[in-house]
Amino acid sequence: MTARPQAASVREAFHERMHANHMYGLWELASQMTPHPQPKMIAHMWRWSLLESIIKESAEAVPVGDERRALQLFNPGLGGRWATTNNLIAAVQILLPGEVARAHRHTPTAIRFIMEGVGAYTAVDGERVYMAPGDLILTPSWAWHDHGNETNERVIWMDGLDIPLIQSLEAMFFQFYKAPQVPETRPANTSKQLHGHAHLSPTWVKEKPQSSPLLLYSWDRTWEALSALRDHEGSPFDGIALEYRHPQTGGPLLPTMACWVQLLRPGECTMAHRHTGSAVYYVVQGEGATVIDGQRFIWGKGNIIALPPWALHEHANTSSSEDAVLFSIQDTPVLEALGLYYEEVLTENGGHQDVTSTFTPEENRR
Ligand code: GTQ
Ligand code: FE2
Repeated sequence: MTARPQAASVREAFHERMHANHMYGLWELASQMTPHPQPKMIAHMWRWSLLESIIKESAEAVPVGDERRALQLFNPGLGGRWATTNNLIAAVQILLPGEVARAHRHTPTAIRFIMEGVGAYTAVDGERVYMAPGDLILTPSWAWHDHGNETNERVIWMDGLDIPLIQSLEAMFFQFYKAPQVPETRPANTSKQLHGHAHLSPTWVKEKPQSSPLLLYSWDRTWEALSALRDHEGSPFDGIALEYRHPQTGGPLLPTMACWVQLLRPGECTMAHRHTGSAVYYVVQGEGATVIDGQRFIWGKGNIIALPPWALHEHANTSSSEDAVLFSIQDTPVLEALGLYYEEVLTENGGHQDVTSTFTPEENRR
């Protein structure tokens, strides 16, 4: 026997009482069980001309105080959350000659990809890691770190961190060190001397940290690898795409973040696919376009692009003579660890999306 339907007013009163007591019926929430991911974050791009002018102005407007002078890129779809994607934050940081960013540590994991300037350093647990453009430097979770620039030119880099993920896990811890800098306890670039020899690792090092013990992935090695592989077919979706590896485990660099570098050869156009996991791309060099869910993002050196989970995307190098190189951070290790990594290839339309719009930034807004 089925219950006789109640009068609408009775049903409404019932719902009010339920909500007032912190309960909701599943029948009210069905729209949240989406058939596939429907991220709130949107695809977005920050142009280098805009990033550079704002980061340069920050160097005049704001001193390096307790906090780092880092411009955090907020995704316009995330309602003012401190997040570039649902799990990742990207930032642009500048350090002027003579400046030091105070030593601290936190549970979010960080990477730096150097954009400009040679010879500044990030000190990680008492080891100075010296920077040059194209280098990737790691700051594992809970490692003490400070940044210093003893050169006479400014240095600019991109930060990538898993702050939104750590926030949603409510696992944020942060501390300042008691002094502006952690004393040097190891010679500069020790991690590279020990662990920077590709297929050869030191047998006497027994420790196998979750995060890569190699803190510096130098650009010359990265470029050497890309160049050596340039005549291979590569990935149909990503070109000559290489993942930076943990030298001891062969796994991703960091428990929550993978780092990739990809070469798109002159004129190369990749096919479209989508996957769970979000990414932030930084254009290391070259000119091209990425189509994300039908929207074309035309990019050049220095641009930063946020890719939402499950968004169709394909890349093109639009130059007929110059290489294009993209560096990216991705949260795939999290999805993979939880058995939630899914990937799908676009089969219709010859594997390419119809372009329905072109992204135009709201530049020079005041
Ligand atoms: O340089 O240590 O962009 O702690 C955000 C948090 C940079 C840093 C950021 C940080 C840092
Ligand atoms: Fe930090």
